[in-house]
Amino acid sequence: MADTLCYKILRDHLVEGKLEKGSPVSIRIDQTLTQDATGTMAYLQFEAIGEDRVRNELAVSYVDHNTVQVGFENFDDHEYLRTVAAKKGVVYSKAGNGICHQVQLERFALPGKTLIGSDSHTPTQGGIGEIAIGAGGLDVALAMAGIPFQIICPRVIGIRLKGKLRPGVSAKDVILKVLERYGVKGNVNSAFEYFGDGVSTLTVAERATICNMGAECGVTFSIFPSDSNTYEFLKAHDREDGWRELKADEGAEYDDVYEIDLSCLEPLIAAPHSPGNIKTVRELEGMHVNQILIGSCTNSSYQDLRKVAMILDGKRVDPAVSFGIAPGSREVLEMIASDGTLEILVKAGARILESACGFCIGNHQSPGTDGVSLRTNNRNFEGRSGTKSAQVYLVSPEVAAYSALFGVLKSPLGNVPYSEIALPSHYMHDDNMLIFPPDDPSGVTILRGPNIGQPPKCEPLKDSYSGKAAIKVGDKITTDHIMPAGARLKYRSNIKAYSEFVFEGVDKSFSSRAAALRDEGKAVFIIAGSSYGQGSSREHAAICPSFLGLKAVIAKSIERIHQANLCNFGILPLLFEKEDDYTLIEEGDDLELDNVFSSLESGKFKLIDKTKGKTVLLKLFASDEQKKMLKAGGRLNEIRGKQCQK
Ligand code: MIC
Ligand code: SF4
Repeated sequence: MADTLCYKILRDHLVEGKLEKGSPVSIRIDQTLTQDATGTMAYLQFEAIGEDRVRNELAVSYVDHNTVQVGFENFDDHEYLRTVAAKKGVVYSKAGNGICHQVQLERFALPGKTLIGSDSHTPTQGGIGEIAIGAGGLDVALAMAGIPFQIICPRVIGIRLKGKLRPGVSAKDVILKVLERYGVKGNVNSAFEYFGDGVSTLTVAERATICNMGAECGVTFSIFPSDSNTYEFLKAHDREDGWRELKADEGAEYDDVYEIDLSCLEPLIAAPHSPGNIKTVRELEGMHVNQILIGSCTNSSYQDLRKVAMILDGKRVDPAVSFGIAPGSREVLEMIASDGTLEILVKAGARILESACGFCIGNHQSPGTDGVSLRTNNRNFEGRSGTKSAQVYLVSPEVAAYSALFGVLKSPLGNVPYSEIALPSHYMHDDNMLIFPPDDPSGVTILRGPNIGQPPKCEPLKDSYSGKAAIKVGDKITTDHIMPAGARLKYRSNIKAYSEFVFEGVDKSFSSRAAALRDEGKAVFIIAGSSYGQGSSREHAAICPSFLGLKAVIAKSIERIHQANLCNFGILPLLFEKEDDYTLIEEGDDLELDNVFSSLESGKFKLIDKTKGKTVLLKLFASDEQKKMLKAGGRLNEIRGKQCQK
């Protein structure tokens, strides 16, 4: 049978299950990554499982999200992460070494491998031909313990690329085109596989940009073939030993095929407040801009910054624009520092920012009131920048740089001073900021400052719950809505403190209301529209509401990673049998869920809305494996239970 590339790699890693679209399979995970904001919880849970050392091929712990270090909390986190990594056999990438996905691509990713990471943009590594999947921290902790990872075999959407991008049009425009076609919801349990003649015209960095934002469509992963460009990239990083050619079999069939003629693409833009809100730059040309930021795991490669420099060379950015650039990694920074690129950027008026997530996660560089910000990152959810009234637009580095010269949105098409960017045959890499674990960790003490809390404790499932619809929200509620990052990031290792900010930007009183219900012994229910929990992999969007007494999320649909996180922490993910019933339940209604154990088996639940005197039919959204963890009150309880039985 002719296989797609996705299924070839999945077949190589299959541990259990049938490789059939829609069925659950367990796969072996070769590599794992964590970042600091999700990592502390992942390692606390890894410790709780009781493992001495990681068992997978490679585990890397990055510090890139929260590097601002206002207050002691961040540094406490970093010290815990550094020492737990040394103890458990994990490579530690220090703050300043770069954004996890950029560094992983440069130093560790390999074609044909599998990776899971506690960050939703882990699929970036599909650019090198790796199956790379975003997951919650607990799933990553389990993969580090050598436990296979379960996914639903995806339907594979083939994206045929033909032609070649015109100068001024970017890899970012390819993925914005894909977002225009597939949107930000409805793509659960799918994968994007790129193929066709146009693939060979794209570099690994460009392919990584494209795979990165597949996460915005909600697909499980995205992947490119591994070809001679992949070989050149690895060789330029002295890693060609790990290269292998990979492509789909001749005649492989896709569940859907979308063709993009690269030569016909034009610069695109995602307008506020969703990466799926796609327009052409032409449509909005002339829009006044206050801030322009280049960087993030989507667009911070050496190639990206070279293009930016060529556009800015000898010119100055508009004086009214605040213009910042964050090179994606130490490697990119060293490269641009050594070849004159950095000088061009500085002379043009750029503020050079740390090689970290920074502005992308709202850690700094918040726009002013009602400010218009053009950014090269991947998410423009309302308030994510730190300024609720800001209008954030997502663009390519070329659009960002060219617009910076005028202070208004401008299309670079036909206006860039190059036809091709020459790539170096060798990249300077300096592994100084990577700390490899000692063979004998007996002398290592794990440091735990006061910010380092405990892994969450969840109660086993009960047969009935009586409580309230503590909040009712609409469609496309992101994990940023549920659990804000930015200024609140520093509480990631402290569940009790972080829980005070659940739904902060949506309804400030939610947290105290929910905690009061919990303290009265009542269950908290969340009522939601479609695509609940889209965006990030942060398991805190399940852990903190669980701490506040959440027992079930009742929604029209729930996104993949968030659904898995809910099950991992023993929260029932329930979907309306009839979507219209969403209108029936109001915030504050008294709700009751009975016969929970038998409903869990049958997958069919009856919710009684006591306020309305109505019964609403619900269906469980969980696999057989997940039913077991729900019963135990979460995955950690289930594992501990099994350990006790031994
Ligand atoms: C994001 O881009 O939203 C984040 C911050 O990287 C998250 C992870 C987190 O919340 O720590 C993600 O994408 O998973
Ligand atoms: Fe960091 Fe932004 Fe990428 Fe998330 S999307 S990993 S915050 S750069």
